[in-house]
Amino acid sequence: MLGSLQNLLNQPNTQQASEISSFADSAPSWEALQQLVEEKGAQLKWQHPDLENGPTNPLALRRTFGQSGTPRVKLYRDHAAWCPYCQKVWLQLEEKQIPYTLEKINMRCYGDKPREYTAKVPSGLLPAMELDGKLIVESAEIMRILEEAFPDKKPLLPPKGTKERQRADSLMRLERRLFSDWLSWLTTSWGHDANKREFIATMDAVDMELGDAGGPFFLGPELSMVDVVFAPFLERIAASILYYKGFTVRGEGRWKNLDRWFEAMEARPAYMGTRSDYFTHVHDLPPQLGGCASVPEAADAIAAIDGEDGTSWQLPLPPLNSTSFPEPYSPGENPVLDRLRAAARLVGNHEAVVRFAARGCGKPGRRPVSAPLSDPTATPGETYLDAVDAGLRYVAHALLEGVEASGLQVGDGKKHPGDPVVASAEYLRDRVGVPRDLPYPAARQLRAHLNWLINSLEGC
Ligand SMILES: N[C@@H](CCC(=O)N[C@@H](CS)C(=O)NCC(=O)O)C(=O)O
Repeated sequence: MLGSLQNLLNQPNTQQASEISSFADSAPSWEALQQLVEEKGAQLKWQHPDLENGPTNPLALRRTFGQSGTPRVKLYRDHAAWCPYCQKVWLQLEEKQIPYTLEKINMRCYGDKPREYTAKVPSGLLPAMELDGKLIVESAEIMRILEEAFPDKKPLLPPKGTKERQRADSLMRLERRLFSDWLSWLTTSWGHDANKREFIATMDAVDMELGDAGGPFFLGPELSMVDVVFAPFLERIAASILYYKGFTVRGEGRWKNLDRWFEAMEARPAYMGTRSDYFTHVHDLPPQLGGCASVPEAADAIAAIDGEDGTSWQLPLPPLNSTSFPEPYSPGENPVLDRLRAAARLVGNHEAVVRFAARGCGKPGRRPVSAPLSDPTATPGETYLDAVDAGLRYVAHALLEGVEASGLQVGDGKKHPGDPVVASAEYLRDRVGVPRDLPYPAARQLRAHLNWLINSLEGC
């Protein structure tokens, strides 16, 4: 196996990227890289994910959790995994292990919806669910019905009429208050001080509630519907309030019970499969909300989250842990495995990824959507596809074997302004979405390795 791989790696690839960029193409072929992924996977005891029965994975379209029979539930959720209401229902299904099939639908801010969907749901809103063929909309209603329809699954709500249930209901109202205070501060530039005070007071109340039941979850030691309902918003709050207001919600011990709650959530595979990262959230929120208002104090956080601080998306990457800046991440990282995961995704989907990245040196197209990082009508720079392909094979090889071993030789050491490979790598780097494309630690590796290619080609 190793012998045949070595042969493949040694075969020079004939196409030349040097005419349009500053490097010659001696990167391994995709076939050789695929073999390398398998070799590394075997060494690290890593396997391609089992989408139907394995841990929560955004790529899955059918989940049976090892149970027989036809799933009674069909979930419609958004394609990019940006919608917080979809995340709640998704997380509930995963936590309860209710078998379901899935259809991904675009949100208006990044694409069109299929006519079959708007015929079913004229408002076009997501999420929606079919239970035994009957359509249900509104996330709270969907979640209530799921609790009732699957009494044999782990209940996420205390029984009706109990004190615990009253507390759960009151905490759900607190979640809506937090949502409203968060949006008031996030989306308006006026009333900054008053909005901030209101937000902090409500966060104090949330933190106190998390302490009252002894934690780590809202109702005590077990996860409940309250955690599922809070999770999408607390995740978005931590990201957006840092990025737009320069205010740290998580990781500095300001709200200790909340820090503990984040860590307890991040110990759950179901949550981790749905969890996004700060970069994705801060760019997916404005098109959904119609804009977010930033303040000058946020400049450092903006640079760090956007990977423009010279550190957060550059090799060697700073360690990832529960106090990392800008983004705490309590499960930590496994850099070798994270790089393998990123490489496996790039290699496994390389034809589509090359064409997608080459939009960076292609034509932007008309703009029917509002999300800045989405341009569904863009077309790739066809002339440069081979060079972009070569650049991304170097990235995959560097992810698998390290940048030193990748053998990238930059020809003339000069800057090539407007280099189409650089433009394509930047385009792809800024559009790696979490969790849609990769989990956060692997996405960070891919972004940093794309930056390594960019820096190398730019001669810096
Ligand atoms: N109250 C609804 C709100 C759902 C909602 O606002 N969904 C947004 C996405 S977060 C939506 O589908 N918007 C239409 C679109 O963006 O296409 C629920 O809880 O399900």
